[in-house]
Amino acid sequence: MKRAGIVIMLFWLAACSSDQVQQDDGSAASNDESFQTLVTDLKSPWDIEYDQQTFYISEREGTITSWTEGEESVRYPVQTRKEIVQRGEGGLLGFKLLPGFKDHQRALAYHTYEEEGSIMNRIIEIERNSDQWKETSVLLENIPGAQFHNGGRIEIGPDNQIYVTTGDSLNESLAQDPESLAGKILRLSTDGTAAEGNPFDSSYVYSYGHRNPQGLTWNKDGELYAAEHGPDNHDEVNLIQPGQNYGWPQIVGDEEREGMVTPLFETGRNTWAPSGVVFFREELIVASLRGKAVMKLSPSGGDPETLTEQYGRIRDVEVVDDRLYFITNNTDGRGSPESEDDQLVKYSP
Ligand SMILES: [Ca+2]
Ligand SMILES: [Ca+2]
Repeated sequence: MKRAGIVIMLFWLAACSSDQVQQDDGSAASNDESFQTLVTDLKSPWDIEYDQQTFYISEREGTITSWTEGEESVRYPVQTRKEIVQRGEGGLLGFKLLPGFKDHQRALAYHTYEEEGSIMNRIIEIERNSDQWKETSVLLENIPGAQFHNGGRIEIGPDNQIYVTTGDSLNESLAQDPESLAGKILRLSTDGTAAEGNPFDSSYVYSYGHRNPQGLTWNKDGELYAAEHGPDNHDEVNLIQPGQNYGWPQIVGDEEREGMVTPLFETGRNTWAPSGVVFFREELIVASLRGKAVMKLSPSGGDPETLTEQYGRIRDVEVVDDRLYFITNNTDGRGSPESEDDQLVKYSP
């Protein structure tokens, strides 16, 4: 029995190594054929969207690059009434096509701006024209901003309301201040008012006590998950419930305190610096900036796995037709760009 096991093991090892030889054609990054680069030369990309065979990718300096299979990619500027300020982690960040985009060409965007010496963030509606995107209305302004910790992800929930992550704007105590829009997950209706049924009366605040969340997604049961950057390490994945306090800055990592929610998962002494998240085949996929990887986490527990760490910093992940897509983030001055960076990559397991 034991001997048979060893024979099978040796046979298996031999099979693996011959596979390896066949695949080893000298191209280091592409020796796994399940990964395919679709678009190159993106500039500090932040958010992936998709509609009608076309990908749309927001770029921090204030452009949106679109790409349709078989065509060249096209980069259009976004014209805003207040100038997009790309400084530190700011700029044009979250971007979300509105339902029915093919009929009206409208989307939502989150961007950093400066007013009277203060850095802030605003949520606007933009419309795609023949050679540019143009602001059509503003949903919410004066979201506290800073060089770092601007949050910035926009998603539309299964309830058709708009969900937005905001950072603590380097002012920790604001995350616990119910009157401040900083360090929160906000919930808005499409006309820019606080969504009906929010946990605090006529407030945008959906949950609070967040440090710098940049990832939002729902599982197939409609439960909301968010990822956020911890201090140095202790990055978090949380299950978001309305009105709950996620603890920052009073608790960190797996610490517990009455009235505060401890994360579903935290990275301990490791750093991921998580940005976009999405569910793919029932696992939570996390774009990891400082971890320089696409990570995979099972919501039912167990250790996280690395899907790939061949591409450097990863900013966002998206699923289209049972394929996973991700964008790298090596060109914003914090990474080590390769000649093709930044890239949109497709993963077909
Ligand atoms: Ca997206
Ligand atoms: Ca927390």
